[in-house]
Amino acid sequence: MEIQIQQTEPIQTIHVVYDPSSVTLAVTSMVDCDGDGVTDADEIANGTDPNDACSYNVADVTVAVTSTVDCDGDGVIDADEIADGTDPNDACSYDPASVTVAVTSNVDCDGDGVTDADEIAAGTDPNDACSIMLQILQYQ
Ligand SMILES: [Ca+2]
Ligand SMILES: [Ca+2]
Ligand SMILES: [Ca+2]
Ligand SMILES: [Ca+2]
Repeated sequence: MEIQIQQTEPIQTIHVVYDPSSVTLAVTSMVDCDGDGVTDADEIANGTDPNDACSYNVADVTVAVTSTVDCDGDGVIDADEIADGTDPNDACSYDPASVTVAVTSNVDCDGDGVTDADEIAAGTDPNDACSIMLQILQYQ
């Protein structure tokens, strides 16, 4: 079966997820399809995945981060981590004041035996091993 394409029809914009391995020409667009702040051109040049908002080099971020992913699960979305200057790939590098989504990591960054998720829920400082002690003392 043949499909006749009518040239008089308006061209529709279709967003297709493409395979970076099929890129054979220089990428000249400045689009950032996954919203991680790194243009597709830079992602392809640097070997990260232009369709995965958790695959990028922070040093390559040149445009606004529009994704809302939290790649390391520390409760701070990547966009806010980059704005804060913390590492979006390190669940122990974040500003507790910037936590806006559920903490999905199960790290205990200060080593006090209470996970960061539980510390944020309890209101103690996940970066201060003495913070949980104070919280317990307050209830005694
Ligand atoms: Ca990108
Ligand atoms: Ca990416
Ligand atoms: Ca994060
Ligand atoms: Ca802790």
